[in-house]
Amino acid sequence: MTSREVHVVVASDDIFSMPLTAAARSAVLRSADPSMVRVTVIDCGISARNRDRISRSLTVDGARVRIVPFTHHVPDSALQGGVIPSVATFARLFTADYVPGADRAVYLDSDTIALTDVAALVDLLEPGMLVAGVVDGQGDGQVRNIERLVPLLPSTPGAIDSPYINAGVLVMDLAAWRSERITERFGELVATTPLRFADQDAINVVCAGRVQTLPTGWNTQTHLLTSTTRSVLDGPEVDARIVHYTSRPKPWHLHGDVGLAEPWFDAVDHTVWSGWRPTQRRLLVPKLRRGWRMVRTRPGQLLAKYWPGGSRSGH
Ligand SMILES: [Mn+2]
Repeated sequence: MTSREVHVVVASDDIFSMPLTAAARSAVLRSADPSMVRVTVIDCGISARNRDRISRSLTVDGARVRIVPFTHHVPDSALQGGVIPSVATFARLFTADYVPGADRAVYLDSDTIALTDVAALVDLLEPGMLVAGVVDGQGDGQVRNIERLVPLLPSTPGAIDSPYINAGVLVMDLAAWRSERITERFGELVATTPLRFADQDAINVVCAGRVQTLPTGWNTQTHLLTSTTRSVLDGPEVDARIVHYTSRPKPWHLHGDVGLAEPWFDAVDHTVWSGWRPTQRRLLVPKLRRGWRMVRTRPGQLLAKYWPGGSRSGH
């Protein structure tokens, strides 16, 4: 059906190599014309071994993949105030520089799985909008009601009435980002202001007034699903087109919800990780690596949490 390239962008460090591959693979898998899918992996520290696995998994049915090293600088200060202890989360802000040939791209978090063709998602972006996404599950979805962001909003018309979208699934007007120096503005904000929700806050602030909301099915945030809808992702109540595993456990964790995790394992089984299932032993090493990353990136927060008498209320 599609006769033009569909750009899909993912980003992660080494720890999320497999989920990243599953997310991108699902987009290829569900595409009506996989030979038009162009995956860009923004590599925030992926090992040579995993880069090879990613390439082999995504070079299928005519789809193409490029793995490009993340070269933008994200200062330590940007990580300190936030809830996400990884530089990789900021990579999406710089997408325009990593997919130079693309006017539009779909960004997928590493904890998402496409259930339908994302080419349709690209077409939803309306002229004049910088970015489109699904309203975030926190608050009422209005940026003016998120106190920490109000002082940061631009004074442009409509900014205060902008929605607050989740950054896990985004359609980006990269041509506009380039011509309006949006990437530079992301960089400036991140360098000067610690943001609790990192890149997500940055997108909603910088693009305020030109943020488009999409039907919720395009970013089905699992923590918003009720117990009855959890088992019927494809049921009439939830028109899930992309699942976003925002709740824990994630499908790749031990005891991850089996009903929800089915499409995730289906995608994994179409990669070189085919047959992979979580076991205690397999999860130990990533767990230790995440712990070590916490120690490196947010020592203050750890100290406050575990120091005797320290505040446990934190984030
Ligand atoms: Mn996510």
